[in-house]
Amino acid sequence: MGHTSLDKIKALQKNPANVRNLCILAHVDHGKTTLADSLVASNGIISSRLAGKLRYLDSREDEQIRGITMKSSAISLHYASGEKDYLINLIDSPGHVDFSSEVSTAVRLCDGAIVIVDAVEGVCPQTQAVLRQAWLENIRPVLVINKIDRLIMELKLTSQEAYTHLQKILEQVNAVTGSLFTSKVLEDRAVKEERAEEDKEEGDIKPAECPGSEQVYDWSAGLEDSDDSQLYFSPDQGNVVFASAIDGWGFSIQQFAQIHSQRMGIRAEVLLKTLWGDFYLNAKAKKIMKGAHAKGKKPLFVQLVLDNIWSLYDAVVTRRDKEKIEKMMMSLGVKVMTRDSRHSDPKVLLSAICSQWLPVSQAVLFMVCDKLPSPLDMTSERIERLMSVGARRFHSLPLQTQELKTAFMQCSSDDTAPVIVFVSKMFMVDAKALPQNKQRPLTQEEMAQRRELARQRHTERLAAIQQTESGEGNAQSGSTTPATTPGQMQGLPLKAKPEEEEEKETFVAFARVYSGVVRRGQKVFVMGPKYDPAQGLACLPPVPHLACCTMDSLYLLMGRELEELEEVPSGNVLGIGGLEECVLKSATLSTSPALPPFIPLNFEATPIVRVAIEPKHPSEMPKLVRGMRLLNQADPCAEVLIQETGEHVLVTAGEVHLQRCLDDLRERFAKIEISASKPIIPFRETVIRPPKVDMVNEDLGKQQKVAVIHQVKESDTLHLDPSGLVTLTTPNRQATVGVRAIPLPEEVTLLLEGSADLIRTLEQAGQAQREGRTLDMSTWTLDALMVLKSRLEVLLQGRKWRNAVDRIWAFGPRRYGPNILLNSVEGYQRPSVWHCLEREKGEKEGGAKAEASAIRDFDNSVVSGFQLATLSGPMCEEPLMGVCFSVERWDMNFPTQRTHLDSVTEKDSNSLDASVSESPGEGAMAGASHGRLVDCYGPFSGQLIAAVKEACRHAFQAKPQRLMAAMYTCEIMATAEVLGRVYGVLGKREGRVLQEEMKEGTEMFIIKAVLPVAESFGFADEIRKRTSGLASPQLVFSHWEVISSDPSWVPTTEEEYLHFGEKADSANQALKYMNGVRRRKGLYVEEKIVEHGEKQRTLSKNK
Ligand SMILES: Nc1nc2c(ncn2[C@@H]2O[C@H](COP(=O)(O)OP(=O)(O)OP(=O)(O)O)[C@@H](O)[C@H]2O)c(=O)[nH]1
Ligand SMILES: [Mg+2]
Repeated sequence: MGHTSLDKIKALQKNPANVRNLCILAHVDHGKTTLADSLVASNGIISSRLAGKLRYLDSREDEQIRGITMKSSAISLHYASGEKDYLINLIDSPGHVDFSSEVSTAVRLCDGAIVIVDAVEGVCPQTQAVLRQAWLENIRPVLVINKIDRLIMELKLTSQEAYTHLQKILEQVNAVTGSLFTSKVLEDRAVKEERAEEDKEEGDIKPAECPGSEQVYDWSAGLEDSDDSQLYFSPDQGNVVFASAIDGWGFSIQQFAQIHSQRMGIRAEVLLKTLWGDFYLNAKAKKIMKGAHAKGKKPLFVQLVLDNIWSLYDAVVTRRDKEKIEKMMMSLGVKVMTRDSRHSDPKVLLSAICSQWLPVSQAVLFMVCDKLPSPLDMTSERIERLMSVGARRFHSLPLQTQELKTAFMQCSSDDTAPVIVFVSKMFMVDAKALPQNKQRPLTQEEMAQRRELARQRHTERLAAIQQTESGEGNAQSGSTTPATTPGQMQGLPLKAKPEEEEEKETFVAFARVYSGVVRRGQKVFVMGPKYDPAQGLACLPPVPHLACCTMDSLYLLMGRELEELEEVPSGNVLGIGGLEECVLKSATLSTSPALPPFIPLNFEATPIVRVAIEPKHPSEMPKLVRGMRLLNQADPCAEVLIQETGEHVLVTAGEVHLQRCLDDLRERFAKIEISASKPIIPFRETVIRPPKVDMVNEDLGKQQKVAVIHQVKESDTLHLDPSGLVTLTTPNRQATVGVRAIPLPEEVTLLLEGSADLIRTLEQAGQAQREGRTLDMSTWTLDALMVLKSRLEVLLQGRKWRNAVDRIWAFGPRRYGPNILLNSVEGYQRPSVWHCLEREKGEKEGGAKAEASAIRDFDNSVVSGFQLATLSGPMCEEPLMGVCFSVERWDMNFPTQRTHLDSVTEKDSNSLDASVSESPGEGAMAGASHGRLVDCYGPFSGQLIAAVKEACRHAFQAKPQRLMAAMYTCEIMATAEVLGRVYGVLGKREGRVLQEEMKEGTEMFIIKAVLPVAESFGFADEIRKRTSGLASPQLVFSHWEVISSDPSWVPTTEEEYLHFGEKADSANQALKYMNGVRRRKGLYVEEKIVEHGEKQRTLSKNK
């Protein structure tokens, strides 16, 4: 097929019914880019001989070198199916976990996805992850089972075995979909019930206002009666293609049904139903019968499909049987060029035959056009989901906003339709690669025009020279300004321009139009993530979180190339230039201020690997800063920050991602030499219950307690009681706080960690309530919060935790972390953090409210102290985790009150609640309360914050402290021969194997293990090296784990001395980690630098 012209694509863009926006998703190395190559070749963009080898969409150099995709890139393809012409906007995505954020950016812009599964490896962790992502974004997937040639050539399976194997893979994939579906049905039912309740409240006005609403309510109630048959992958549904992308073939059973129906005279529909499944051909009766397995017959799929392919491979690759090949080619009606048939590599001939017989691009593109939805088929469910940002519900949005849903549904390209565009990422292009600046072959007219221009210029120049020559005398006597000749003037800008352009790289936005027509130079609003359409519709400009920008240029994304466009109609993927000033990473653009920003992309990867970066030459700092800013904009997942220490820190998802970011910084963004520190490994600090045994498993008895308590030095303001309660008085002696640290049960920590977003919403609601606003939370959020509360109640059982959940004062650090501040002050009443939930239930808090307003300011100081204490712990200034600080005493006495209440004895300190209950209403106390007001913003509040922080730190130190390490999980696939080496590497790096099983039907073992992040650097490389590339793990952050050894431990008993020696530093991993962090942060490290000095000297002498 020839190259599709730009005009053709422009025409195709205008018909959204025949546009398909789709992405290719899979686990790493399952063949996405290779398949994309075949599809690209079908459009004549690359030669079909190179398809599969070129990996055209891997345009970066490092992608080609490493052989993995690192970014998602799009290309528009034309496909003609019968009389219909389709436009396929294809996005290839990376499969490596480190780049899973790129997958999110791709999935958002699509309506469908091709999910690829390697026929040998089957469903892998990333396959599950991408299926989940597709599910979350509500896009429909189709399946390609790739690398079937490996079953023939590598595993040497017979066709019958291969069939069983393929069935298993299909089951695996469907099992993942099934579990996603089940959870969704349950969720839907909850939502439906919520809707039903709302409807009851609001009467029946809604259906008229909200078009398309029937569809929303048309949800099935339960698992039993919801139809999920459409959902699963099944060859007879036409949503599965079997392929070998590298050899260029692929088929769906429709194709074979057609081929054989002609040959055997069986109706195609019958074949379609029976080709996949337990059916066989009864040759005598010429009938298709059920029960192939039971009767030991060859299933139809094996007989009619796989056997053909197997014998082709056998003839061409294994036996190289010329005659047989000739015969087969005849019967298939295939002709190949002689240079292919004579080629020394039989694979060349094979792919030449296959790509004519069963071209993979045809099979895949047909399936895509047939099964995947067009932009017109956006479900209202998906639209509502996109527009319901945060905890808001769709029906609480302003009416004008709700009306925009129609625009989405219609996907109209009328001039009256509002423009809606979503930018999912920004990527950088060389200015040279932009179509405006590219040299292209000139048309005949253009050449004539240029010739004419050149001629004109020449005559002008001649005239000018004559003029200057004649006017030389004037110039000398006249103006002193250096008169440049026109000739020079023309020369100057010409010279200056290319240099400028070379320097410049521009950002192009990766975007999709959901409604309206986007035109070049059009002005649109940019909705910030916090933009609220209600505000936008009500306020006069400037509206918060709303900006305006111009789309300077529009591009058609063609893989490595960009083509310039004048306008892009609704339903298409495009590139937009000129947004770098107003869009950071992603954005929602619209001509209507009623549009809310789309929900944020959901990223699966947590950025965890941090490095500090500095330029080789300090003078280049500004360049580095600029480069890092650009990198931050260009990468969806990387984070760039400046730490308190002044270091510039880059946070990435993993080692490979880090490497790519550093390369980018060096070569594109900063263009300077940089040096990166060793990865900064995050730790957490926590306390545990006193251990019962010592390091050699001997019973400890009481001695540990004594050792711990000595760590806190008492002074006149600080008092520690043996039970661990720390009492601290502020320097001005006006306040005393008593704090105790208690380890939280592990499950509670986990729950808090997992509910961070929810807690943040709770905190925001609390904040809003304190400011007298209300935050409209969806019933779903409220329910989730109630569930969180009740789960905490269940987990926090026992005498120590009585009523603890209601007494929670705050979470920290940053107000949503996994630590709790508990109010155990006797007689001090404050609204609980769950207060905003109670409002919904209609409970009255009259008295408490008045009180709360009076003491709020000091209350805040305590919370701030707690936040500071949890943000950095005493061991190595890392955040705390899983610690509960119970405030058991809080006394205040104010100087103002003391003067007023002289009669009260000095010792008898006023508790705060006493002063609060006195202050309102009493005229005489006005002065006092005024004094307090001044105080609470003055130095006293600072002292209180510091006191609370110190008290928390000391309370923390009074308990046995431990470090917590971040852990990765990894799944390693390895053959039996290299298994031992994999274990060796894991053992050396303190990894722990969780599970080991053999993959069915293969010789591969799958090992699941956890590995501390601190030990993970170079792990993947080491595994690869030690196993000669046979095993390659992918590391995903999973959880935090307490390191069991005590960093401050020193041997105390005889046995321990014997076991660990005097220094005991060889065994103490925790101490090593802690000292490492302390050294990095420039904190004091208690270490002997030279030990046994004499011995060292003799040693060096002897050498
Ligand atoms: N045997 C065989 N190898 C294949 C097939 N398809 C792809 N490969 C090989 O698998 C490797 C990975 O292919 P890619 O297309 O780069 O895989 P990918 O899914 O794009 O990988 P990432 O983008 O890094 O996730 C390459 O070495 C291909 O040659 C196939 O059908 N059969
Ligand atoms: Mg790839």
